[in-house]
Amino acid sequence: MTRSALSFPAGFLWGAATAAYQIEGAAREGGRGESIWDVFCRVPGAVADAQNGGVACDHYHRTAEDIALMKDLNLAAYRFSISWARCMPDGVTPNPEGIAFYSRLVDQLLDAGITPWVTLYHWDLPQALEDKGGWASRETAERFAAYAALMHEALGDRVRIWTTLNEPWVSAFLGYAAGIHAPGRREPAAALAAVHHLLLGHGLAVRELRRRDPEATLGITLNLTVADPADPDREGDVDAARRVDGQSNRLFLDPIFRGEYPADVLADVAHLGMADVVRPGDLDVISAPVDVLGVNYYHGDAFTTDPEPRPAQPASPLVAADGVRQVPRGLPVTGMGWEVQPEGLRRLLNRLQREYTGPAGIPIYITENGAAFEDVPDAAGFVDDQARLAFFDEHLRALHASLADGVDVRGYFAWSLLDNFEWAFGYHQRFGLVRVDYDTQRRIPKASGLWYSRVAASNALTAMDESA
Ligand code: IFM
Repeated sequence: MTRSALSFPAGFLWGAATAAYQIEGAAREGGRGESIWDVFCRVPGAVADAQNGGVACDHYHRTAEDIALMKDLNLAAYRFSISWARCMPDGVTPNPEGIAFYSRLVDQLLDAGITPWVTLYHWDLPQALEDKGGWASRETAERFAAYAALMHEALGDRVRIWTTLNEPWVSAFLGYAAGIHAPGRREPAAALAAVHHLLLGHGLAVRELRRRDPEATLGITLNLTVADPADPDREGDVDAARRVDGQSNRLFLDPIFRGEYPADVLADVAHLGMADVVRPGDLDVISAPVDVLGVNYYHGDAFTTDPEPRPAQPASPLVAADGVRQVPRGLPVTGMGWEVQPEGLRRLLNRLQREYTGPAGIPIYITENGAAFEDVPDAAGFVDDQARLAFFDEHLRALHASLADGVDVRGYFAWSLLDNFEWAFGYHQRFGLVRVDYDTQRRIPKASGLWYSRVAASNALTAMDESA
């Protein structure tokens, strides 16, 4: 079978993404404070092989080399996150040396003709704020807005695109309920309070940034999914899919785009007291208009409440408590065990446009999409990662189909520029377009990276002969 050549609309933005804790290293340099990930990585058994982001890709010392790499890959934009603890070591007090690092990074990107796309929060809360309750505490949302203002003060003359949060679902549910991400808490009620305070922090930051800079492009990045019933004729499975969709998608989309939490989700979790942390006026703050929606898509899943043993695994913590399990569908999986489901991206994008971004009149950017596979470098360190390349190609074709359906998608960021610290998996899962030899810090573009550079340069996918 041959896949046809496809062109993308003029101006479609091609980029790659990273996050501070995953690549920077220099954890103890430049006055940086500890984040919850520094502390979590020290908990025995929390992270594979007791690894941590202390050195990571040493990007802190290699920004010039990494920006040259971005240029070689023809990236028009680079999405990176700022370490709050580098810029405000205790979450409150500014650290000029840390701020200067990002100021230089932005200058270097602009000199290279690459648009900086800043994410303010990619999971690395200053530990000092966690010690005061973390995202379960309302104060953290207020601190976040002050941090956003500080960063705008420093970078706002050059950075035009600001993302408040990356994947608040992960911060709240994996960090505060499942306990498998920092800060490692297993407190369902705190997780729901964290959902609200993360969203409140987003809204307060948007208000602050908008006031300072009415022309800036502001948004949030959500990790969204496509939840299907394992058996569409089984009532329990349909309800299982509703619950997952509710907690993963609508619990975040509805307050931002409609100014309300979904009633069915609130009813499902009523015993956990989420309503108690929501104060009058909060939802007005949270639903302040944004200019773009960032979507991170990796996979969808099928769900059941059927208790019969079959290959199934517990779904995310709060729905698992209601007996919801995820059922493998026999699709190919990535190194993370995630099903490869490109058609899910088209369904997701079309739904977002229909129900949320279309009515709001705002565009979507894919701010992350990619895959970890076991890479086997040759003697020269080159990785011929055809599976990853095919993953990107298939998802970009699904995105293109959405464009043809009329969905307003303006850009795509591959996850990730570099192999990096993959959270609880340490360095075992590699997502990079570029291989990083962690012993030498040598960077070598993979086959997928070279392919992506051609896609970005030509603004098109070439024909692919799958039988070749
Ligand atoms: O590495 C992460 C990233 O930090 C957030 N989105 C998912 C990626 C792959 O797990």
